[in-house]
Amino acid sequence: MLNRIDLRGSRRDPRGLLPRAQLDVSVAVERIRPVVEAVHQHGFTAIREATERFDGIRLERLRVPAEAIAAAAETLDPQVRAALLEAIKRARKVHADQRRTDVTTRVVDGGTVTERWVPVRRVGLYVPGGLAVYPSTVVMNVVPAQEAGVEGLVVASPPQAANGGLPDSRVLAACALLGVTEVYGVGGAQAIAMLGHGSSGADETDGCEPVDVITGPGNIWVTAAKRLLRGVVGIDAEAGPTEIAILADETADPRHVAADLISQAEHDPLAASVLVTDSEPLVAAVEAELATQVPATKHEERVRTALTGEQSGVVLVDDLEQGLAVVDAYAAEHLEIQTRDAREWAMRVRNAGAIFVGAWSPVSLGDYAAGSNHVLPTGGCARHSSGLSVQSFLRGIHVVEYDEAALRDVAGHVVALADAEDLPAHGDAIKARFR
Ligand code: HSO
Ligand code: ZN
Repeated sequence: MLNRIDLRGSRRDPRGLLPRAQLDVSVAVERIRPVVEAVHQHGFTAIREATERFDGIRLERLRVPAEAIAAAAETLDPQVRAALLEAIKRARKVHADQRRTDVTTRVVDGGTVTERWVPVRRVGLYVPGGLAVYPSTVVMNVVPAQEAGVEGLVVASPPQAANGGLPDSRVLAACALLGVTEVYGVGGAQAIAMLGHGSSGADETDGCEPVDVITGPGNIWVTAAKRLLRGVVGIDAEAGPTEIAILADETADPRHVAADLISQAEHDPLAASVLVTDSEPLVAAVEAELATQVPATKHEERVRTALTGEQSGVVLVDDLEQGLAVVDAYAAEHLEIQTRDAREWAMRVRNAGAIFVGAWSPVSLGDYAAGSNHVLPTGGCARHSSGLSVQSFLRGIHVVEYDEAALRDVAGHVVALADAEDLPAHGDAIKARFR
């Protein structure tokens, strides 16, 4: 079922040889530019028009009424409620430990630099709809923002015909459990434009103030809109179709490997599932497992499309050392290590959004209830970016405070550098104080 890439005996840089979806966001950027500009200029009417066109829903207003959020919490299945509360508790634990403390460095006597970690004022958290609904993504966005100390938290999620044109009721319930009251039933590029530029509403009680940072995953249109808005607001790493890579040796259980490859393929026909191994017998056993597990899975079509797509496959390597080079080159959103001495291999990985170690830490655990975050960099962005965290919502501000003697002491150096850059007024600002 899986494409095969045999890198055994190859000493070439694996980067260009690996399966990867060619997702051209720049084309999508041009397509959604008019939508973003229309929302910027016309606010509510443009959002209503785009929602009608893309979602087939006529919006009465942008903001979800408080009663609808409360009602969603009340009608939530008790089991889902308990699971969400446990997920929130675990995520809070991990993200609370990411808080930064201000540090004051005494550079010299009388001269200090303090780094203050200050949360942004207002953030927009995007929760996708589409093929699935994602109350868990509400948790993964809201918890780090709250732990960072953000005061203004806004959630936007696509309106659902099945819920009377409001976002999915489980998404609303998750907002209620987290104490988020400002929720907008808007999706796609128009939602990102609304968050970034702000928008008028149906009346004075409606409408959205602009935010400072937008986070959260979304489809290609959402990603394109975020790219357009970057600079107007802060944007987290781009999150495209989900990816799982598994580095496995002959000790891996093929049932687990197959189940985990399928689990992420379930998200999207464009999702990527990649197995990297030095074991031919494992590949054969995983293929046999896929042949029985895929027909039995609920979203068989989607899973099959994803697993057989050019973005998925098996990469055969000589040994785990080469396997490590391959997974580093791939820089997966999620990387599972199912090998002997899994933790040691995990500690040597340089590029991954999140790493799942050993037989008992599947990606699904991290998707919901490990405490880790599931908004992670995809498409190789794990080479330069991290997943969502408290840090995503903080800015470090340097606070500089020197006294007279400390400034006098370094004045000559400042003047020398100012002169060297032919910016003598910089030096004069120092000299003026000592005349
Ligand atoms: N695997 C997705 C997150 C998710 N899975 C949400 C299930 N629900 C991207 O990390
Ligand atoms: Zn998932």
